[in-house]
Amino acid sequence: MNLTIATTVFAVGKYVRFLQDFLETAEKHFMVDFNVRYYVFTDRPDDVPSVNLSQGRHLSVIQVPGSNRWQEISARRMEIIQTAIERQISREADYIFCLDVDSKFHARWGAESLGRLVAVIHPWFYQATRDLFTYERRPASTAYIPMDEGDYYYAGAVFGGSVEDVYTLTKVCRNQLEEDARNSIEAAWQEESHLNRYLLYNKPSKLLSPEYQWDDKKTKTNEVKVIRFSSVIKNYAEIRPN
Ligand code: 5GW
Ligand code: MN
Repeated sequence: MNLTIATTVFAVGKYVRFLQDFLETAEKHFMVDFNVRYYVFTDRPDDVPSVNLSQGRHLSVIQVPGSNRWQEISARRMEIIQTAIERQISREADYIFCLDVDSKFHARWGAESLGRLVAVIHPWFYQATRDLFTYERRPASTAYIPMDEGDYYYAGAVFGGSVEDVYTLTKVCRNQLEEDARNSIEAAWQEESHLNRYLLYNKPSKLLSPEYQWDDKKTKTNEVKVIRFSSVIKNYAEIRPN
């Protein structure tokens, strides 16, 4: 079908150091034999490593402002993706995945992951009952989810789908993040809370298992057969601004 898959990844400040492993392992495992376009959002374009990309795969660097306060950028991530979809990605890709950069691929991530709206069950919550989900519980936030609602607790580090559906997701989450900011309220897990709220009322058409967003801090369990993508263990003192 000659599809193109966009991948957005933020590498602001010291997080540029994760790009090499992220990109090298993506070349081995992520959407092999598809057209892939990486969109790297960074304040340090000169520090983006040059990784050999296979045929049909491209990388664009998009400059974003740096900040000592990550919260300032974090709150704008949905807006930045929304704008990039409008300006560039909608013309260049069919599907999109928005991923955390502090991660590596370990095994095949292929066409089985495609769908109109795609989310992953958070690796720390797939066995938890609903009352333990860390949704935003204050009605004053636009990310609010009442105790008797919610299907799954979704990971904020991976979401995707058709470019059109993800565009709507980023637009809605952006507006809700901005409304919360105007009301001086920050959801418990920021974007992850807003993503969970969005996906409660806009059900994903495809739900991926925690194989697609494992956490290296968690020992592998029997239910998980193949770890495909995982968050690496990071030294917070070393990589985070203040
Ligand atoms: C995040 C938290 C505190 C301070 C800084 C950051 C940070 C995140 C940053 O300085 N630069 C950056 O590019 N990020 C992006 O946000 C990365 O793509 C990162 O993977 C993503 C989410 O932040 P993480 O991975 O630190 O959050 P957790 O909850 O996955 O640990
Ligand atoms: Mn992460």
